[in-house]
Amino acid sequence: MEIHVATTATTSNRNLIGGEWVAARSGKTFTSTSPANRDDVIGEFAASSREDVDAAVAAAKAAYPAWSMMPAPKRGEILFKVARILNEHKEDLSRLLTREMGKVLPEARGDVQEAIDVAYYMAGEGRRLFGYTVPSEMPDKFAMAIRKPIGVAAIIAPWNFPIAIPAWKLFPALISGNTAVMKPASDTPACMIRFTELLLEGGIPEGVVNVVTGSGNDVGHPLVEHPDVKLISFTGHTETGVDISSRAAKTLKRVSLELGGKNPIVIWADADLDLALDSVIWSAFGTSGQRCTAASRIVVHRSIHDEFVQMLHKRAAALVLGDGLLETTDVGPVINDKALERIGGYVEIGQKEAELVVGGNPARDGELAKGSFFEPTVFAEVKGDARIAQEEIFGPVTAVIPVDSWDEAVRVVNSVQYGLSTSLFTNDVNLAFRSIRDFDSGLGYVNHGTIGAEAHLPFGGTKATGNGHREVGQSALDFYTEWKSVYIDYSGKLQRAQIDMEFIDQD
Ligand code: UN1
Repeated sequence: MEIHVATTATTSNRNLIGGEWVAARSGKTFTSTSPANRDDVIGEFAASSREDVDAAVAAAKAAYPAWSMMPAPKRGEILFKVARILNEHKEDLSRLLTREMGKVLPEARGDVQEAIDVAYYMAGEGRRLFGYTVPSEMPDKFAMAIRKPIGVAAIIAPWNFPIAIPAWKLFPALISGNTAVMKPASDTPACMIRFTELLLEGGIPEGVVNVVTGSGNDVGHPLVEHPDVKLISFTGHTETGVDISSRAAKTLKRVSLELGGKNPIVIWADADLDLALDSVIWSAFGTSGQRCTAASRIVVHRSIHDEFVQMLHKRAAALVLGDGLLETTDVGPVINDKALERIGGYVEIGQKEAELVVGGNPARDGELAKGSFFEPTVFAEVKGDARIAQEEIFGPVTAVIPVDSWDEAVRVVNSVQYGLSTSLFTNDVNLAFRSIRDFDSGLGYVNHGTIGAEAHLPFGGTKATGNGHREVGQSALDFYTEWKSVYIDYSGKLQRAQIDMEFIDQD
């Protein structure tokens, strides 16, 4: 087994294929700019196409035998080193992340920290990767189930967590023995390139991780359809997930989809309103509302609707918009001008459906004019079936929905097509447990907002949020490994399962 370690000498924002940083075959490039300031050019990146994807998949396929045969604890040691290196570079990586994606620096550090946490967690899995043994039906026969790697994984990452989510996908894939081709979102290629350089510094062998930058059409489609890609992990819009799923079905690929959310925070009449308010501000406007787990519905008991809306109005209006690198900034930009338009469109819809309490416009004062900023926006007196209460907006907009009874709250919570994260604020332990039972979601919180999932628990949602898989935690290993059931018969004779049952009849 020969393992070559790639160098990082000549990155210059190219694709990483088989340990070499190479330009797109076509020579074409695209530009990444900062959403806080369009004049701040992050760099030029390879505008790749099918040929580049083919080369990357071939490199990942070639690296697979040696990587999958390396003992998992050894793969774990490499991931431990990767974790340490990511930690050493946490600050510069976080600053790059804020510059390219926009989220405020403390949140960018959180994004990088998630990657570090998953690296450590999955590194430890190298010494576990548990299967199980069970008694056989037969005497003198041993039965066990073991995990096997699968092959080349395609990792298609979103821009909203440009370090954490590639890490969520990549580290379980690698510890399980798979190799990977990663494609970053076109808005955040620099984050992935820098992340990958650090992976190589940690000693990930050449070809084990490959990166191809470019558009969904030119890179995503050929990657998803490639016959040598066996696994696809995607985070993004539901429509894209459905498209990926149908393209991948033709070659029977295993697909893990992490899609939309329309996450509610339910605030009951007995709740600690100050705590609920802090949590709503964080969950609705953190990352400028651009999280799958963002709280875009605030379901409140009617008896506290007006009071809570007033509190929320005051706090939302006081949030400071700005460049995420500035300490004074509470809320950074949204990802690009197209997002500004979409969010503005929803505000127009909302104004016909409900009462606009605060915000509602792009923010263009002074320096803000250079970037894509949208005011933190709150609607009140929203009906559960309003479009702004049903559709994912993915921006700093939240809708307060009054309800009169617990049953109505449950109905409203479950009335959307998504089921990612739900939250309840109450001091009533009975309601707390009911919410866990009755709210249809993959993540359930009590007295905590809808964001902030931890790396060692399953992450994912029900209904149109996904297709049943879960990321991170132990559950990630179920996606990235294939079960093999193993039977070892040491009786020395033919024992026919389900037929030779005499030994049972003996007594
Ligand atoms: C996402 O928005 O796709 O729980 C992921 C959270 C984060 C991850 C969000 N840890 O909000």
